[in-house]
Amino acid sequence: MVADQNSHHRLPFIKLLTLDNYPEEYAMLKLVSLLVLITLSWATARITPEIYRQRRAAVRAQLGPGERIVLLTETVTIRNGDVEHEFRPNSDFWYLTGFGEPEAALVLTGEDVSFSLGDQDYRGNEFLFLREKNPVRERWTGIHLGAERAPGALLIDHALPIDIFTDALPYLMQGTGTIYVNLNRDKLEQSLTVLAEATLQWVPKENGVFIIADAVRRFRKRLRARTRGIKPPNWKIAYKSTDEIIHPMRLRKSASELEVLQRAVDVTGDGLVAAIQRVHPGLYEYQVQATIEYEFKDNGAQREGFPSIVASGPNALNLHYSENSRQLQSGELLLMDVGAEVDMYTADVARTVPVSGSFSPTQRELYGYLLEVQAAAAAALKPGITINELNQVAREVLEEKGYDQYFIHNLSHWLGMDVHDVGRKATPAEPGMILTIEPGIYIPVDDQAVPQSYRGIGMRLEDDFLVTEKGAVILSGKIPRTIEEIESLMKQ
Ligand SMILES: [Mn+2]
Repeated sequence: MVADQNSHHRLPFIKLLTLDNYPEEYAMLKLVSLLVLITLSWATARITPEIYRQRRAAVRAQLGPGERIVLLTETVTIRNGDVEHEFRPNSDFWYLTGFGEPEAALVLTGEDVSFSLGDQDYRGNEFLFLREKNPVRERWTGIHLGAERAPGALLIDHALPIDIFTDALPYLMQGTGTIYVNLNRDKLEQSLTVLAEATLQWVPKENGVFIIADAVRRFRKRLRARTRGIKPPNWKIAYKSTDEIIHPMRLRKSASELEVLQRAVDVTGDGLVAAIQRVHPGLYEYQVQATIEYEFKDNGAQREGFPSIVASGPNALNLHYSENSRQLQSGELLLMDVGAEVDMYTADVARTVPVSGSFSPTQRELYGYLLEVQAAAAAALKPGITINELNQVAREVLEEKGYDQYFIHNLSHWLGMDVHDVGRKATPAEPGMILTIEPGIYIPVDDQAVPQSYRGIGMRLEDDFLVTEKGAVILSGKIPRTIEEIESLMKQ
């Protein structure tokens, strides 16, 4: 997949948690099972609550006194009527909590903060806000972990009901000079509004830095009353993005993250192999998509990491085509760019195959260039090199062949919890980072510079690579990739 895209999905735990029919004497068993299920379903199998706790500690170690992190998860989005899009938590939020419910927020503080709210005393440096237990609502939408169980299940200091988030924020923000907040593109305004309304009506200014605006002066009196005598924060609060602290951590994958991501790549391979075997003229793109996504789910992936691209013939010229409604024609190519998401990590692999089972001479020639470009870039992928530089390597190979102008997107992106994962194109590669290498050639249908047989061809080859001290290690190498491998698989 070649650029940004968001998706909204739901975690699978909801259906697991219906344990209401146990006899009385199994009450203890029921409780234990429930806690085990909660632990298993909120944290991935290999990434334990202890690991999430260590990540929070590593983040807090980077916070000075007066510095705060406020992370909000995603919200549930309405699809139509009263039907919701599937929910998928915010990746930064999940990275630090392993907690997958909507309506939650995490506050980490640089120094211990103490306050009393209601009849509770709090003292600590990590505070999770989440939905309270609500038996009526839970009957419809699944079990809420709730504030009482959260500290044990998630190994977090303090858990409070999300309903008192705005009441607690002024206490948590006492003495604040810098707030790191997740400035999610879609939620920027929302995140800041929550903070602004809950604290002291800070109003956004340019360049990502925000100060208290004039309006606050008018509200100040009222706010003082509202915050019950708490000293308001400094006049100048710097808002920064949590990217600065969390993203360098997310970019370097641990052994357990690598293991999970490898599973996502392997499941993606299951889907692609089944699809390639099924492809023939007359089939529809959505039928190929169904085969791919069936294999994903059947092999334990919770969802796709992004909408599956199954593009035949000229549809491949549309980089993010996902309508998948066209009938496959003999003689054409089929481009599949897909990724299974396993325990919140997604793969991203693309294969282009001949609908009739064998590449035409033109298709063979162009596909050969993609293989060459990918091999050249993989050979150049060593610690220290940037995505920008890899892109340059690829372009030089394609320029020699005369096809550079048909390569219309970047060669690589980082890969992880988000398909276009955190990290920049100028970030030097380090061991433990994972990225894609995806050369493509897209020749417009009416291009006069090439013979007829080249027009309307769109193809992409994408694999996932781990950076090591010794160079690149391909994670998706088992998925048929060469002309011989693809043609032989299609004959089976
Ligand atoms: Mn990609």
